[in-house]
Amino acid sequence: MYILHSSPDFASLIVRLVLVELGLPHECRMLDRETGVLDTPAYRAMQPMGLIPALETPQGPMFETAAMLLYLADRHGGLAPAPDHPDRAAFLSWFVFANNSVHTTMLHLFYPERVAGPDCAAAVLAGARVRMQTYLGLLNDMVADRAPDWLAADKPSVLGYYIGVLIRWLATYGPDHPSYFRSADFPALHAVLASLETRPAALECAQAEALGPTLFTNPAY
Ligand SMILES: N[C@@H](CCC(=O)N[C@@H](CS)C(=O)NCC(=O)O)C(=O)O
Repeated sequence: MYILHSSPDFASLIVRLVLVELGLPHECRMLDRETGVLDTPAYRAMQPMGLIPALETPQGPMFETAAMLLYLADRHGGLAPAPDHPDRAAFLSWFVFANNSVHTTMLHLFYPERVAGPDCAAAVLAGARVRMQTYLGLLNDMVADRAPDWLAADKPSVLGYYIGVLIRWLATYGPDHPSYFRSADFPALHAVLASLETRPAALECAQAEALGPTLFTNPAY
């Protein structure tokens, strides 16, 4: 039994999608951040930064969403090429890219003042917008050119769910928000996400967190 320390529409959603897709027994424990639970020694022992999610596993607690996704895929043999699969090298490259480039840049779009203070926020934001356009374009072109099994419309994957939630967040606040990007502008990626969001696992998680039926492609639904 896995215990996922969660909050609706937080990064815990990505892990939840994977737990449900793999059919793994789990409990999503919703945290009330207002109570200060993220700062308690018990929570910090699981997630040293006091962020969401933390995942309790049979091998002990984990933090970092990407680590959880790889752990679940490897341990349960699904949603990613296995370590000895010929596609593993390419998959790992794009998975780490999603984590350290797309996810990190997304945080710069949402919180530009955190990078170098409020005086630099506008410049940070401008740079992050250019990088995000490049990164999503690279992902889109990779899918269009290679049609990999590990980021495909008809095959769920940890990378698909990861990218899906990142794009969901980028589109959440609409075109007037400086963080705005939408999947429809990246057609190959859009086709993958439009299919993934119709899967029972995606619909189940969307309903559980009250997020609407078009989880990835139209989060403002
Ligand atoms: N690198 C971490 C980042 C997790 C993260 O940024 N979580 C955010 C929500 S998505 C959070 O917990 N924020 C705490 C708060 O807003 O109180 C991961 O990938 O797990």
